[in-house]
Amino acid sequence: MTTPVDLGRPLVRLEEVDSTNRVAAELAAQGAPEGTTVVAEAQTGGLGRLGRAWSSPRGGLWLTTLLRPPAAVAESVATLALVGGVAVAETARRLIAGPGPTPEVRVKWPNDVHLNGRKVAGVLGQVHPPGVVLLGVGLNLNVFPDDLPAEVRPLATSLAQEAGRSFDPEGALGTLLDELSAWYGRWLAEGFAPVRRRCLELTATVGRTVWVSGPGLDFTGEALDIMDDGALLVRSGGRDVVIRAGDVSVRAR
Ligand code: BT5
Repeated sequence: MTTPVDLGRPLVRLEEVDSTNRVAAELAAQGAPEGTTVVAEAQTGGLGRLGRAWSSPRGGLWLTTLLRPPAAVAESVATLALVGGVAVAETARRLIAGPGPTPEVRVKWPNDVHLNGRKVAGVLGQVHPPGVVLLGVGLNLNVFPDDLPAEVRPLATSLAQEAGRSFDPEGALGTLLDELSAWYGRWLAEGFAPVRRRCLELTATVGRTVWVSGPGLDFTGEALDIMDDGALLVRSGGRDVVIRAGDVSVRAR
């Protein structure tokens, strides 16, 4: 038997903050235990990857949970971001389940969750300070297009927008913490394999033609697989390329 993981204890609730990842980093530096979670109603400086901004108006679920994985933190961060992606996708599936057409929830490598083809959530995994992974999750819960900057609107959606109803934020927070705890618990007990399997079932990327961009990267290829370390394997021009950092856009066939 493995010890159940209980992320969200202690839970630090803030009304408005620049970034929950920043606050969680401070708490980590002060020795906060694994599972400490910072949740804010709004962020004024929400962080995305690679210096990008994450728009965080009221109505969303913005949180960072502090993990102290047993070993090799730097190597774990990519697989832990996918733990976050799968947990958020399962949360979205549970919340939105109901009568009517089944909404399509997909994990888009490396850190997005898409709902009916648009970004509903993003995950930010940061190693900071040493030995700690800060797993930041932004889920557009009761967020509407007018709440988001014009350039983000066409690519984004929210659970409320797709479901045509609003969601109880406390219930959603509970579901998200349950799913994060369950998937992190699995990762601790069994490694990345079960997370990878679920990721491949829910993937928006593998098996598709993708455009890869990022530092030193700019090409199109076929996404073949997610590797054991969380990297994406892409075949391009007869060569297999392992993508560890970068962005991937799915191209129409
Ligand atoms: C991410 O970055 O998707 C990671 C986002 C993580 C946000 C959470 S919120 C709680 C915690 N505290 C933080 O400060 N951050 C974490 P990336 O893949 O770089 O995507 C950023 C891009 O997504 C932006 O450049 C926009 O195009 C788009 N975007 C920004 N805000 C969005 C939103 N609310 N919904 C959908 N797309 C958004």
